[in-house]
Amino acid sequence: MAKTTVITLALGDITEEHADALVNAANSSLLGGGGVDGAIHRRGGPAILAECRALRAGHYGRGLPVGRAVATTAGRLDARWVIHTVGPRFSPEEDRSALLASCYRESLKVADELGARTVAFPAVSAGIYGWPMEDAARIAVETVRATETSVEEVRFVLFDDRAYEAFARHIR
Ligand code: AR6
Repeated sequence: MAKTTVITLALGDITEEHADALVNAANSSLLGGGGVDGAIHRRGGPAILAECRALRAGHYGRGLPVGRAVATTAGRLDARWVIHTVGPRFSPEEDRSALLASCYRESLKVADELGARTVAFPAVSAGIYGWPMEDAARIAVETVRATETSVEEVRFVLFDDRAYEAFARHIR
């Protein structure tokens, strides 16, 4: 992480945040879903889905692989871009932490390519994909701290107090 990168926390709905880029906890289809993904498409409007469909028609014909990230317009959201990343589903049998870490690293790489200076992340994989919040928070914070990036602010936007407290414990 660049010396100038600060990590901040916010409690609430990521679609109400202002940042250069908002990160979406998407799935490989890039065509929408529930949770953060549903909220981003609902509030951002059809321009986001239109770009996602174009990505599927082009370079990402088979979908976006788990652990990777790609940007689209942010539509009507208060941001310039949405960076879609696909978290792994939690598995008790298989350690998929490296893929979850990759989501944060790859999203910051895309942010750097775009020139984004402020990036807001949700707790990727910690909802519908079932990742235990405490571990999801640890991986998120450790990975952002270990990543070399020109992003100046990484903001974790947490949906409830439990998630907020988990991230706060790892930032201290
Ligand atoms: N703002 C901030 N955080 C939110 C919001 C919101 N509007 N909504 C939910 N969260 P999830 P995943 C929290 O399920 O686990 C979708 O169907 C939520 O409480 O959005 O990576 C996709 O299409 C949890 O802590 O993402 C995929 O199929 C965290 O955000 C799948 O869900 C992530 O929850 C991805 O599942």
